[in-house]
Amino acid sequence: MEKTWRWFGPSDKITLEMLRQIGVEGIVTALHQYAPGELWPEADIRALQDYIAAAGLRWSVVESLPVSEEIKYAGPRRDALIETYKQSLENLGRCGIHTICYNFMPVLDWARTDLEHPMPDGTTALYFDLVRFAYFDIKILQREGAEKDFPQEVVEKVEALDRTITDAEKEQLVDALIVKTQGFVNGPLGDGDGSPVARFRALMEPYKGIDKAQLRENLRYFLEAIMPVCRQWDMRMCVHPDDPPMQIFGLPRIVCSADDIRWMLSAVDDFHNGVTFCAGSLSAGAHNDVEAMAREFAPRTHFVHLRTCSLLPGGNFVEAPHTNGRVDLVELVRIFEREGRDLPMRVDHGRTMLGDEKRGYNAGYSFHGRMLALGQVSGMMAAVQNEFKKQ
Ligand code: DNO
Repeated sequence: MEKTWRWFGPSDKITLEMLRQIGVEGIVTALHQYAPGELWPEADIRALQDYIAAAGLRWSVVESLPVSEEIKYAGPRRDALIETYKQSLENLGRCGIHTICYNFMPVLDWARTDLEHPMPDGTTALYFDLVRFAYFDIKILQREGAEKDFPQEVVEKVEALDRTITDAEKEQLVDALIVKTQGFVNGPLGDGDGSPVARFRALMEPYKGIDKAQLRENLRYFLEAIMPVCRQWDMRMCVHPDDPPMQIFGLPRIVCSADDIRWMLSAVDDFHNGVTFCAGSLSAGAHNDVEAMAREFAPRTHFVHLRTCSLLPGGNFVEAPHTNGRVDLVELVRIFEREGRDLPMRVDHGRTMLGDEKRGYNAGYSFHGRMLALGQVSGMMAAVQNEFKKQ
């Protein structure tokens, strides 16, 4: 696998020079200055590519070329937006960038309730607390019928929490769920007017009446429309799984399980329609046997995100150290190294540690925490490569 790193562009506090020193080979980034739906001009792609090359690295993966909400819910501008998307793909292809991560999650990209959950060793990790999540849905968003989506005991705990929660904690929850985790991922919540909660409600509106089957059809429509360009320019599309892999806020989600991935790969059965194997997102669902999924989907995997969660009682989960969560990452390294194709891999998130907390990094994207994880995964890769040599 190729060791890659998500880097947020020339203003990222983590410089390309730092990344070279820690063994990074390829860069994962995006033209963050463009909103979803805007064309990525070839000149801008080349400028960033040259900037990266000047530091002795290469731009390996785009994460993400965002799919506009109107493509996801099939709004009136869908076809025009798809045309722009195709043009951006072609521009990337002309520059020799062929791996494109995107997601098809309505409105909300990934979700966490606590971005600074203290761990016993003094680091902090990203955390998901089901009761707090339900609190946001039921009490803050006040979504109609939200109570019905949670077990009775969770709803009772939400009522109990309502008697003790402070305004600061409520703010922190909103911030974690729909501000800080969304601001840098080029999602629809990134900017705009009004309070984030009001904006979130408005963004959910067009999805009324769109169920899982309809969203699947909209994904199929999008993929069929872009496949000719993908084949022509060898563009490897890789959908990012839903994180966490379950229905949330009454919005359909369609990349949560092995069945979902099987469906989307066979709906458009083309090598260029593939997956980002995000082991961490998939591992947050107890229903997912992540190692079996890696074995099954490796041939259509174009990009690997390595991390793992620990599942906790009550539907909660925490992002675990790379060496001991519920997924055996050594086995995943074996599977993807065996697949060959020098698949780009990034360690995804890391702990916040050793001063990371003072640097204002994007949530999950610390320097020391990710560097530690990359060191661990590099060790796994070296051991697996030795294993293969001895076979
Ligand atoms: C969070 C990430 C996601 C992911 C996008 C891809 O850290 O896993 O934001 O990059 O969903 O489109």
